[in-house]
Amino acid sequence: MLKLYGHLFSSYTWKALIALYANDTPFEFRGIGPEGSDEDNAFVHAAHPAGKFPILRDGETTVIEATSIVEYLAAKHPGPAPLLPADALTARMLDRVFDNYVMANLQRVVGAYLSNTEVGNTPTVGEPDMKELEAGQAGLRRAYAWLESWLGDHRLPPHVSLVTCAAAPSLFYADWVEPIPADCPRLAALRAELLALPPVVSCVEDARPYRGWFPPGAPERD
Ligand SMILES: N[C@@H](CCC(=O)N[C@@H](CS)C(=O)NCC(=O)O)C(=O)O
Repeated sequence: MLKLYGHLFSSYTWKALIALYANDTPFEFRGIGPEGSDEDNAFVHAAHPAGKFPILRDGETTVIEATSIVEYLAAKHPGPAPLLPADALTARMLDRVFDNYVMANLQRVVGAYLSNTEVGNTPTVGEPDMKELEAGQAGLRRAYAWLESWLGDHRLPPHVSLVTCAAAPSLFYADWVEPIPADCPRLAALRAELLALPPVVSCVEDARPYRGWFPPGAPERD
């Protein structure tokens, strides 16, 4: 049985969950963090160079990094959703765009709210670091504009793929900290389409009980 280590509120964990749900791949979810066992937390800490999750365990094989997990599932546990579409190069390029410019700027904004928290303490949210907050939001606006333009000239694969796995969680949370503006209608429509996909709906619902944890505060929608 595959084991996925992660947290249901974690955007990168969603990346792996969407791939697993899309192909109905059986797996055991091992929740980490305050609710997880010491053993599972220690495993994640040791298995990843920065102690980050998700992590997939398949027998004796350990796969770290969400993109690699999706690629591993596509190769070793294929199902009806071809996670790597025919145009795999484009899928990998977009995966990098969503991780490096949407997810990273989203994490920068979230980090701005935690920057005054002492390491090891339960995160308490104080005044955000405004320079970091504004830099993250500006990065998101620039990424949104690039994606809006790209979507004007290209089509995405019509099934759940690596692109979906990267785009859905990053756009879901990024829109909470920097709403997709009115001059990016294609990107706003993409976010809405992604949020209607059954594997993404499952992630949104699994994460709902944790919304109070979102440092900038979760909006009353979605
Ligand atoms: N590059 C990693 C990033 C994973 C990541 O940032 N995970 C976050 C949760 S969404 C995490 O582990 N945060 C806890 C920590 O940094 O200690 C990947 O693609 O899997």
